[in-house]
Amino acid sequence: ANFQKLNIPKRLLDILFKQHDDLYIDPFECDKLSGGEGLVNLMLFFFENYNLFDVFLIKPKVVRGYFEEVMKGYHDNPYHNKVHAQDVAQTCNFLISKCKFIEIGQLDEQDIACVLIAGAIHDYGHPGLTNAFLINSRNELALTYNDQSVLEMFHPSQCFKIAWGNQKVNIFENLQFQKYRRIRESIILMVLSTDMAHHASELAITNSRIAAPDFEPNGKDKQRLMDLIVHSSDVSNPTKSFEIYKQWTEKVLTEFWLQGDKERELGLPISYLCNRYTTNTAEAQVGFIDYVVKPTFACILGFLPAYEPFFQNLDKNKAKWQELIEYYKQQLASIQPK
Ligand code: 8BR
Ligand code: ZN
Ligand code: ZN
Repeated sequence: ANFQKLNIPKRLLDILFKQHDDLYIDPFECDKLSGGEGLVNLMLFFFENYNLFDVFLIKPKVVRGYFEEVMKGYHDNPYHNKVHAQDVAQTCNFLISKCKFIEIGQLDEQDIACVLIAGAIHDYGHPGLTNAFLINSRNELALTYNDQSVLEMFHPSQCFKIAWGNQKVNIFENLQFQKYRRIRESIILMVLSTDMAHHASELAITNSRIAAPDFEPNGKDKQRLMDLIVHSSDVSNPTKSFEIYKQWTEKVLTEFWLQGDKERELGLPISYLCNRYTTNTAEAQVGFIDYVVKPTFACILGFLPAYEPFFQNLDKNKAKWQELIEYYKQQLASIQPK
């Protein structure tokens, strides 16, 4: 492999050599070290690391150009921004590489490309508002996608349009027709699986597949597991170090509370977790861990035994939030709704 030709900033490259598959890499640091171009440089690193330039039959210049465009489409939301995208792509790599899904699913280079690209594009163009808000406010996007997985339909749709709208950045240009169709289908399925509305039902099906006598992680169940890899990475903040996790939590709630302010102003129902005057940050995280993240990563553990040493982070972080519940209660008591 020749990483030199990629023009990745030296200090970021040093980190990626050591930590590209590490759960504890600092995503904010990576973004800073590359002058806000973490997402582009991470994807270039992965393309070289996994030989993906040969899968797509393209030059690094095209890949750089494509992810520059993807990166520009991420708005500067408190949470749903390019650093979240970079973090999800990197966490996908942790799960496939360090936790060995590449071996267990017998992923080929094409599968690896699909997972990492899905992670990178999965929140493209996110407006910082949830599907519920877009539907309730009769937003143009909800009208376009008939209230069905509105954002999750929008993100990949826009990202395929970027490629086909400009030959200079079209990473799909040289793929043979059938190969392109399979790659496109796989990426779209993974991004659609990040709609939290499908979380419980899909997790139940995946758990029953893992327990079935004909479970085939490297065959007919592979795509379903790839979907879970991307969805898990999307909700993986509580599995990280508490220091990083706390920063993401503040960001996601800042974004939710701005939405709540809008809902209040418009006379719309204030969505769950979006009321800044009643949402206890620590309590919300304990619930998120118990009802969403722990069941998700328990499922991961069902087919990736190498994940085991990281699973306990969830209980450690939950205990830390539990100690903070009283503090946040007092904080809430001291602020008055207008
Ligand atoms: P998206 O990134 O696709 O929005 O999916 C993650 C969802 O998990 C968030 O929209 C939010 O509903 C929920 N969530 C909660 Br609650 N706490 C979170 C946290 N600390 N980090 C990320 N997501 C969180
Ligand atoms: Zn999303
Ligand atoms: Zn996301």
